[in-house]
Amino acid sequence: GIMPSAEWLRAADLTRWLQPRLRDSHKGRNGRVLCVGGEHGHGGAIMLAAEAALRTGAGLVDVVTRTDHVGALLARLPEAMAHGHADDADALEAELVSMADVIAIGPGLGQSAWALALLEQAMGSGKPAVLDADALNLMAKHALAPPPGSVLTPHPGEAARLLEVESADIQRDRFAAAQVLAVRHDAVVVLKGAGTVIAAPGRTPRLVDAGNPGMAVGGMGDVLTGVIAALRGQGLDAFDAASCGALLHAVAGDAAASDGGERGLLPSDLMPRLRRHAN
Ligand code: NPW
Ligand code: AMP
Ligand code: MG
Repeated sequence: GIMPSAEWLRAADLTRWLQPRLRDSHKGRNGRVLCVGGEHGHGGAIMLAAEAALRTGAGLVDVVTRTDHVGALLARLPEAMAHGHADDADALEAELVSMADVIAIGPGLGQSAWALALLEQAMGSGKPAVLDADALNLMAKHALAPPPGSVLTPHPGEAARLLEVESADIQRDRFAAAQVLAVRHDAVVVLKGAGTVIAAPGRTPRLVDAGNPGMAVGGMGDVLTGVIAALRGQGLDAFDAASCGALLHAVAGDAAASDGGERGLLPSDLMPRLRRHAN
């Protein structure tokens, strides 16, 4: 298709969105992020999202995950408040949801009844959400509408499931795929990959070409989910949080690659660089 005009984001654009913290700010004002995910076998994914949210400046981070993962989470990240969720029939604690400014859901969530129940509650809460990974896979199978002000962060495989095409079809025109998804779900869409596209209904799409192939490793997208949620919680609207988050994540990935190389780069290596470039 014809490439629509796009706004090309550069590292210098980070300062458009990342103002110094207010002198009298406190943790309650910097965004309470509720992270939901981490089915058996994928417990690390939501831990990465939670750590990234804290390294991007979230004031408070709650994590709802399988009870088996609580010990590992707290050992790695004592700043997080961990809530084990064992029983498939248990509801998401209403107080956790009502206190949240934004819900990050999907990393490692799986697609079981446990996962679907958590997703339905999160999406029914009306809180803005960052929907990633299995949240998107579940949306492809069930009629679930994102709350207003939400962000979807598909990689090409997830975008293909949502649009019921192949990932090669997505890659053929990434701008069109992102725009169609944004309009269809009435949400901001971050189509990930080499040259990340950020689209929103009625907006000129944005393009982040920072980032590198060292970032093609499991867990990297889970970090992005936490980054965008933290920025949303700090008051950016969905389009700006998605744009700034994709840019910050890519810049942090490039900083990590320039110090040690692309091959063997880990999502965890982004954590100190997120902090560095968020300031
Ligand atoms: P193909 O083969 O090219 O058509 P899946 P997942 C495509 C969790 N994780 N460019 C590609 O399709 C996640 O959070 C947990 C082009 C590929 O085969 C999820 O909950 C981790 N195509 C769950 O695992 C670490 C691209 O998508 C397919 C593309 C499953 O998520 C890992 C793979 O995607 C992981 O994050 C690109 N740039 N990128 C943990 N430590 O706990 C992707 N594709 O089948 O959705 O599997 O992304 O691994
Ligand atoms: P996920 O597939 O969900 O783990 O997400 C992967 C993350 O790494 C996304 O933010 C991608 O944009 C980024 N990424 C993966 N491969 C590349 C690449 N070749 N160049 C730039 N960024 C990449
Ligand atoms: Mg992913």
